[in-house]
Amino acid sequence: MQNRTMQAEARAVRASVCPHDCPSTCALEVEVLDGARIGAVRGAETNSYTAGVICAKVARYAERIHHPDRLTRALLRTGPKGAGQFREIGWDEALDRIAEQFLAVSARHGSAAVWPYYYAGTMGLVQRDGINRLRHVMRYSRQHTTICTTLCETGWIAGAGRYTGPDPREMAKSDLIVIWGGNPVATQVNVMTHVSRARKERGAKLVVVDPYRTGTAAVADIHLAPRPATDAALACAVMHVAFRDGYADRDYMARYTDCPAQLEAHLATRTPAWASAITGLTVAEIEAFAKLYGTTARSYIRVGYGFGRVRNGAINLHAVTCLPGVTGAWQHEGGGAFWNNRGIYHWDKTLIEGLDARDRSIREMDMSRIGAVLTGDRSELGDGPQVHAMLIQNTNPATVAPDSNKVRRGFLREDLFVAVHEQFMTETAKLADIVLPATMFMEHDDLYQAGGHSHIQIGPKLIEPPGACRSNHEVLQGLATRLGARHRGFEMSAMELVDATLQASGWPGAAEVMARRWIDAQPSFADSHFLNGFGHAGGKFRFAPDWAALGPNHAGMPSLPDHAAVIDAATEDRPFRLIAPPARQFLNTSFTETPTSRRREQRPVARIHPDDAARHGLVEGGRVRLGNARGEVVLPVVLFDGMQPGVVVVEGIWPGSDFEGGMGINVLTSDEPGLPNGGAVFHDTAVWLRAEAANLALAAE
Ligand SMILES: Nc1nc2c(c(=O)[nH]1)N[C@H]1C(S)=C(S)[C@@H](COP(=O)(O)OP(=O)(O)OC[C@H]3O[C@@H](n4cnc5c(=O)[nH]c(N)nc54)[C@H](O)[C@@H]3O)O[C@H]1N2
Ligand SMILES: Nc1nc2c(c(=O)[nH]1)N[C@H]1C(S)=C(S)[C@@H](COP(=O)(O)OP(=O)(O)OC[C@H]3O[C@@H](n4cnc5c(=O)[nH]c(N)nc54)[C@H](O)[C@@H]3O)O[C@H]1N2
Ligand code: SF4
Ligand SMILES: [Mo]
Repeated sequence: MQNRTMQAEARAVRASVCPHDCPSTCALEVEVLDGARIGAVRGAETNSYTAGVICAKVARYAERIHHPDRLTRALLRTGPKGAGQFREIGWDEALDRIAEQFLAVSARHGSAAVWPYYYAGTMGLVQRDGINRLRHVMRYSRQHTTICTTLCETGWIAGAGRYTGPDPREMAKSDLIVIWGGNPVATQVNVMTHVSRARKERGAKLVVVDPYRTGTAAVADIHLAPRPATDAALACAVMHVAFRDGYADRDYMARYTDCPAQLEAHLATRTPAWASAITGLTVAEIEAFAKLYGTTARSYIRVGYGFGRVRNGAINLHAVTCLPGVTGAWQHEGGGAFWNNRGIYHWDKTLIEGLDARDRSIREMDMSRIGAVLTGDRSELGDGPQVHAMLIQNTNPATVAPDSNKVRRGFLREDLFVAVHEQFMTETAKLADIVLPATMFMEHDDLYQAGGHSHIQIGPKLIEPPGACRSNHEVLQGLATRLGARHRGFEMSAMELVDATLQASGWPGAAEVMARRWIDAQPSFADSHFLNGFGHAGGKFRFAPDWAALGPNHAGMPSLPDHAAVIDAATEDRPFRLIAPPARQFLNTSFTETPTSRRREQRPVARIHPDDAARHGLVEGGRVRLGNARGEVVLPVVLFDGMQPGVVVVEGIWPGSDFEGGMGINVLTSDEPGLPNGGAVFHDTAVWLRAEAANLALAAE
């Protein structure tokens, strides 16, 4: 071991952690060439989850961190809003101006008129969540953080009651892995490492449930392609068959679940034929899958994020987590279901987030509804003031938030001041009054937890940042001084915050975690498999969730797993259902700036079923216009038969500038909140389509 470390130092290979918004949180080994440059990035072989594998886009991170277009100076807007005209200014001037605006807006409209806004561009706990410390100390408006996980987390907690599950490494010991509503080949490649082991070593079967043939579906033994937002119907039919054909484990249910008899009675009419009509799958497909699932004890459902991004997403996700409750698969090694391990870390984030200063009576607004907020929608503003000032870190809402025409209108308001702290000149940065240049993860210290596995890691600063880049924490410190925001967290360095947070949370300090490389926080087998009970009072898995306790919009939610027809269903006017999932070479909009990722993804396209294309006069390579009441986009057509007719797929959150017309795919998506607690519904969109003129000409040739 010591030898290895010495060798590593000679080659200047340093330990790091991937900070991107990906459940894999890979343990990295980074070749540091000198104080300012890196070479190759590899996955740590010795980490039992990373197992030496990382995605291609991070393996070539030198391309992103040493990108010639990185922001390196603070900028002040000189032209009209959104025109992208800026001049360089110094840090002091930039921070002075932001503080001046925040103080003036607070004095004039109240502190709730300032809305700090962030997401997970870095997942480091200090650099990501520190903005909340400034928010709480200054009594700025709060953020309901819904853009990614809310629908999934609501659906998961409804049944299981705790955010954990069977160790993801146990997938290697499964006989049947069901990847439901996720596309890990693109979005968290390490899942496939452990799936491959099970297939190689045990002949395990892989089933993928996804409305279209993704990279993951393409390598599966069975691909079930339901219509979007109909997963609960499929899950109900699988459970119906389990009760009907004797696969239900009645002893397990009596011990570990809340109301098996009601569930069985309720499911009597949820037959495969019933589900077939809703999902568009055949009865034979549903029966075959139900039998396979029902007869395999070691069946592991890897619950993806994607199928939660619909209005009934929490309901659908909960329905899927009921399956191992009926068959008792939770009890077995390599069995059960897993979404995210966030519940295992028991962080005390008081210092990082300033929780001791938080006042829950201060207005909280839904980040996914930033368009509604900035255009003055009272359903978000309540009786509080308009938002007149923002600091944005770690996110690119102009492109990633739903209903982007509305978001853009909001950002263009003359009475709104926006400071964006960024690594690149994103579409959000272009809309800012002041742009601040940000460090990347190898240029600052931070602490990471993994959602998709169980490791705590520290990613230390390895190189100096280019130009005048500063970390999020440093920006917050600079603003705190000018705003008079007092909190111990502002007086500590990032590494001091890491160390203090680890210790306050019952983990070893920073030095020990760095020396050990990582802490494996996976709970015991019994706890991971809920053998000591599920997370609710009484310890039972809930087939009948308490939706009212989980969010305000619970009216009309089904009391037991069921298809809830609350979606943006296809109509005569808008007969197509659009899904808009991630692209493999991008990570949300991150990496849309790196040449290799762009080259590999080529351009945004609309995947259209050949039958639909024929009906609408569309041809491969022609152009199609997709639209609804919120907006329209024009895209090249790719004919693709990997989904049901009536479904259109547009992969990747490309910048608007890659589209004709300059606005991206989220002009079509809705900012209506998913049930019951909000959450963006990116895959729940009805659209019309029509061939564009050039396309018709092409077809005639
Ligand atoms: N390469 C790459 N990796 C990423 C990201 C990226 O943009 N690019 N994004 C990162 C982030 S922020 C997240 S949250 C994760 C998400 O990672 P995943 O868990 O994989 O979730 P998504 O990619 O959102 O969606 C996965 C799949 O859900 C499918 N889907 C959509 N609607 C439905 C439905 O109604 N039912 C079913 N069964 N499936 C449906 C989509 O077709 C898509 O293939 O990935 C992370 N990793
Ligand atoms: N159509 C459609 N839209 C979607 C989705 C979808 O599947 N389809 N997925 C949704 C999901 S799941 C998510 S999570 C959101 C994600 O949306 P975002 O959170 O906006 O993710 P990114 O687009 O990657 O933007 C993150 C930004 O943070 C910056 N950044 C990275 N590290 C740092 C740092 O240390 N400091 C600062 N100041 N900046 C940093 C990066 O340069 C990048 O521009 O998008 C959502 N939007
Ligand atoms: S798979 Fe995810 S965590 Fe691993 S290197 Fe790629 S983006 Fe980072
Ligand atoms: Mo996400």
